[in-house]
Amino acid sequence: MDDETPLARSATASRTRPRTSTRPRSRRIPTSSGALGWAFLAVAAGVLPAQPAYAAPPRPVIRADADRDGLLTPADDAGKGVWTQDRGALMLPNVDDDQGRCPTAGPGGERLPDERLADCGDATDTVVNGAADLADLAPVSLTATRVPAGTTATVSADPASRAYVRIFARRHGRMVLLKPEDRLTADELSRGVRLGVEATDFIRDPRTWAGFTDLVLRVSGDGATTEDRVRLRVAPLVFQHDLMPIRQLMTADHTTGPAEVERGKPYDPAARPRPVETGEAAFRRDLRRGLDRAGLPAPLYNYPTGGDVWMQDLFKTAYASLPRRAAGNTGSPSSYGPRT
Ligand SMILES: [Ca+2]
Ligand SMILES: [Ca+2]
Ligand SMILES: [Ca+2]
Repeated sequence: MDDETPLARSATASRTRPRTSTRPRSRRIPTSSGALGWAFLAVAAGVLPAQPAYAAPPRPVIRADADRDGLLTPADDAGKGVWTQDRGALMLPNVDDDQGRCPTAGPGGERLPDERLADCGDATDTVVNGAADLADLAPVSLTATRVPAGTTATVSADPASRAYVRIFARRHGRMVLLKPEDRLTADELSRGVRLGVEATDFIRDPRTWAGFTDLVLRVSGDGATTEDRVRLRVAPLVFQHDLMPIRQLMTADHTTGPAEVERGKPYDPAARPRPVETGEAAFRRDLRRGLDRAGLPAPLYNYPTGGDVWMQDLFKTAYASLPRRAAGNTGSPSSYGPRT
């Protein structure tokens, strides 16, 4: 994280020249004790050279991957408060179950309805569920900024989206939930703060929640509070369609019922089940040959349908993804498979 980002520079420069609409939004909100002092500075700056004695302390910047290149850099700061189809940071609907902690059957082995299954996922608790879950969090940062002692900061989602967004912060070496009232210290701000953000759901009804959130950073110190914000939107849930390339194919296994697997019966989707239906063996053989000819060496996976040949009635596949790039990587998007 760098100390002097374009936003930090623009916040300083705004005292001597008018801000243009292309600049990131960073508002200084005077408190009762500092209002007069700030108003004087704003007026005087037009006629007098800036004096170091009046210089506002530097403030950290909140940054998300607005340009969608998988990295957090100063290039993300321009226009970060707005979100368009072409620019704006994304977050994942963290509805998968990375640690396999969610029950798949009731206490007596009874099948759970879809609503009960959907009630449990990584975003239904307040912790990061392991290393794989950490990778599901959208990266956000507060730039390392040397702030005066006693300065504190909060980061929160705007009230309208708060129920759909969870913010984690790296504190004392691990990612922990950052509640709206939790205060980051001057020491943390000086070192920079790594945040991770998850959405608790995908967009189900845009009239209820259209997937947007404004993350608001408020920094308090020296009698004033400054505000900076960045907008994110939950990544779209993309369903399978017939123009997608085939990576692996799945077909019905009539020998095992879905309820048996839900109750814990071990199941290997790559194993070859015993044919049950007339013509099933020939079907599997021909399908395998077709995959081989198409250059798809992955196993023909099976799904326990218990005799139901209409497998598409049992589930549909979908995914959501974030741009992600590791150091030295050219940057292919990481995919992510929520439960469907
Ligand atoms: Ca970026
Ligand atoms: Ca969680
Ligand atoms: Ca997860």
